[in-house]
Amino acid sequence: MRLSRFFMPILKENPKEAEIVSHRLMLRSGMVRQQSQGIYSWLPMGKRVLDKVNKIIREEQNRSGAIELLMPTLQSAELWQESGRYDAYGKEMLRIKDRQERPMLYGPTNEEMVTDIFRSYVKSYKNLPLNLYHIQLKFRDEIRPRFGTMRSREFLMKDAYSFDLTKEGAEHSYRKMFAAYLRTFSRLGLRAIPMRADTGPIGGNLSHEFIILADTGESEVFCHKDFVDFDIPAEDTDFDNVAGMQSIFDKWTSVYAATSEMHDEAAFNAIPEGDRLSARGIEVGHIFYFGTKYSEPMGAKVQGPDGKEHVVHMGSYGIGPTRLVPAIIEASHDENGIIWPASVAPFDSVIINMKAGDEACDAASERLYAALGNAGQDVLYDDTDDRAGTKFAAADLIGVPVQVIVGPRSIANGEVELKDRKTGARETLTVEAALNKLTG
Ligand code: P5A
Repeated sequence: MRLSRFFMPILKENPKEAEIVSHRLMLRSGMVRQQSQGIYSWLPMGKRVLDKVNKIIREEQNRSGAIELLMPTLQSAELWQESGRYDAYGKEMLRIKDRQERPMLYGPTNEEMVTDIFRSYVKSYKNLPLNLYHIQLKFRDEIRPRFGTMRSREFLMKDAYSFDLTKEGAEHSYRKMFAAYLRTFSRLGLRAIPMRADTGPIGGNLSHEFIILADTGESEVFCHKDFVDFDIPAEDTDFDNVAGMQSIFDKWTSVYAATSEMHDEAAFNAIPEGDRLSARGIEVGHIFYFGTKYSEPMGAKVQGPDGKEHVVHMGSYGIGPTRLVPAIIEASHDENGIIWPASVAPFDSVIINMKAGDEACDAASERLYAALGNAGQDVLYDDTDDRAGTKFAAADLIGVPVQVIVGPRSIANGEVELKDRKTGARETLTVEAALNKLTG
C-alpha cells in the first residue's frame, strides 16, 4: 500500500476526549472515529488490525470444532419473550418497532436466536455435540460507554453457543472453549487469566472471565502470581480428548483467581503474601455454562439413545474483538506510539523513503516495495513528500513492527537501515541483505 493512496488520517494533536492511552493512540493513528456516543467507524488502519484479530479468533474457534454461521443484528421481541429475558434485560436493550409496529430489538447477545435455530433442525443426540459461533455486531445501551471501543454501545462480539445431551458433555464443551481461549489470547500477544466470575444477565453458575492485567482496566481482580508462567495449550492439542481438556482446565484453575464480585478475601489471604497479585484488569472474554436456562423454556430437545426426549445443556462463550484491539495497545505501547505484536500488525513493515523525488531513494524504495509485496508481505510504502522527521514519527505512532529506512546518504553506498519498532535496534544492510532478512 502506497501511503499517498491510502487513507490514514493521523491527528497531530492529542484528542482531549481520550482518557486512556489506547483510546488516544487509536484516534491519533486514524484507526477509529466516533460517530455518536459509543458508536464507532473503523477506518482502514483500524480495520486491518480488527480483521487480523478476527482471523486468529476464527482459526482457534474452528480448531476447537466450533462452526461458523452468521445471525442478524436485529431480532424479534417474541423470541426474548419466550425465554423471559425481554422484560428482564432492562434499559441496556435497544428496543425498536418496525413499520408494522412489531417490536424488534438490536441484539445484545444471541442465546435465544441460536436456540431457535437449534430447535428447528436438531432432533437427535446423534447430531451432538454442536457448537455454533458468529462474529457479529451487538448493541448494549451502556450507561457509561467510555475509553473508545473498549466499552462502546455498538461493538463486535465473537459469540459461540454449545449444545450437549448431558451436563458432563456440556462441561467438556466448556473446557474446550476454555482451552481455545487460552490459545487465542496468547496468539494475540496477550496473557489472559481466567477468573471465576459473576454470570449477570446471561445466567448459570459456572463462568470464567478472561482478564488482561492493565492499570487502566475497569475490573478489580485478585489472583496468584503463578499464572504468569503457565503453559499455553499447543497447536496440536486434541480438543476431543476429554481427559486432556480436563487437565488443561484443572491446571489453569488450580490457583486462586477471581474478579471483585466473586472475591473470597480468606482464600486470597491464604496465598503467601509475595505471591498475591491484586490489580486492575480488562475483561476480553467471558464463558458461561447455564444448563437448560434457554433450552427448557424454548423447548430445545433431542431424542436420546434411550429413545426419550432430553432438554439440551448449553453454554455460551464471548470474546470482544473491538475491545481486544485497545486491550492489545494498553499492553504494548511506548511514549511514541503503538507497538503491534506481529500477529495483528496492520502491515508487516513500512518503507520510509526519506527523500521522495530523489532518483536513488525512489528506485531503491520501489524495488523493496515490489520485492516484499511479491514475497507475500503486507507493506506500507511512505512515498509522500513529508519531512523525514514527520515520517519517522508517523511510523512509530502506527506501530508497524519493522521500519525500512531509505535515505540519500546510505543509498549512495547501496545501503538501507532496518529499525525494529519494539526494541529500537537499528541495523545498516545492503538492499539485498535487507530483503533476504525480511523475507528469509
Ligand atoms: C457470551 C457470548 C455474553 O454476552 N453471550 C454470548 C455471552 N457475554 S458478555 O460477557 O456479556 O460479553 C462477551 C464479551 O463481549 C465483550 N463486550 C464488550 N466489548 C466492547 N464494549 C462493550 N460494551 C462490551 N460488552 C461486552 C467483552 O469482551 C466480553 O467479554
